[in-house]
Amino acid sequence: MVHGQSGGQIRNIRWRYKVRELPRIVVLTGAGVSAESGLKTFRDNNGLWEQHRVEEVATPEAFATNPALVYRFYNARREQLQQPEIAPNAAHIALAECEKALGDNFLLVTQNVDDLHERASSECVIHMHGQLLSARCCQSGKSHVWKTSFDADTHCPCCKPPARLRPNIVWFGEMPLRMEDIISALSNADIFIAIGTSGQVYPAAGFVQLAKDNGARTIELNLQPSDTITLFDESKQGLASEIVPAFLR
Ligand code: BV8
Repeated sequence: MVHGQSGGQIRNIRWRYKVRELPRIVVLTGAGVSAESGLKTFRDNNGLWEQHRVEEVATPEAFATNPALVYRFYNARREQLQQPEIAPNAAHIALAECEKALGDNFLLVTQNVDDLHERASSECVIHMHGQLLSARCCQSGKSHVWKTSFDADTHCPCCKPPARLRPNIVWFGEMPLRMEDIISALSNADIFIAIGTSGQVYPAAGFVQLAKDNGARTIELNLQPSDTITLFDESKQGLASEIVPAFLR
């Protein structure tokens, strides 16, 4: 069912790729889609990891050996995300419009842990690496919406005896979330679009090959060619806030 003013996006996509019925589109976003919203990427100059070695802050071992540093790292990012100047950009908005136009034929998977897709009105977002604005109970595994800082002395609100909370983040060496759903969608996709990701982190960086093996047309929209650029049928370089709306409309 085509909804409202976004019909152009479907006509455009259908015409461009000669897809008979409503195309099944899977989009993967990375830190680059949030860069123009003011959130640091991971590996660009002055990126997140430059201040910290990955091993220091984004692994279970880091949390075990230096929890205070890991709590500080995520508390700082959680606080930054909620600053008034941090807002969705035109790329987030165009992706939300595309979801409205395509309904169930559109799936947005993000490596990002921010909530900018949701704040742009995307409704069905798979956060494969977790979410910054939530905390996970170390005992029950339950996650809770959490917008303030927390540390080792903050306890899970629903566990007895009191249990510690950890950032609800997928660290290196941990299994990304919703992988079955993602693999199923990639196996049926007509079009796979990667936006703002360097293609350096697996299994996300392997999604393009999986989509391609299943006959999808693959497109990369990125500031510069990613490590997996040769696997894409089509690519455009530029700022996400410019090339994503232009591509989807
Ligand atoms: C796992 C935490 C297994 C959240 C992150 C092969 C297969 C499987 C695993 C591996 C493998 N090889 C190696 C591994 C291990 C590892 C890995 O991939 N290591 C890499 C470094 C080699 N992978 C894992 O450990 C994964 N787990 O495989 O588990 C398993 C199996 C069984 C049982 C248990 C476990 C877990 C990976 C998740 C790690 N967590 N983050 C957080 O702190 O935020 S990853 C981290 O990198 C973020 O989530 C980030 O999103 C992600 C990817 O980075 P990008 O988003 O691409 O960001 P980056 O800065 O790199 O690039 C930005 C891009 O945007 C650039 O290209 C730039 O040009 C572009 N850009 C910038 N500005 C703009 C722009 N584009 C457009 N417009 C702009 N304005």
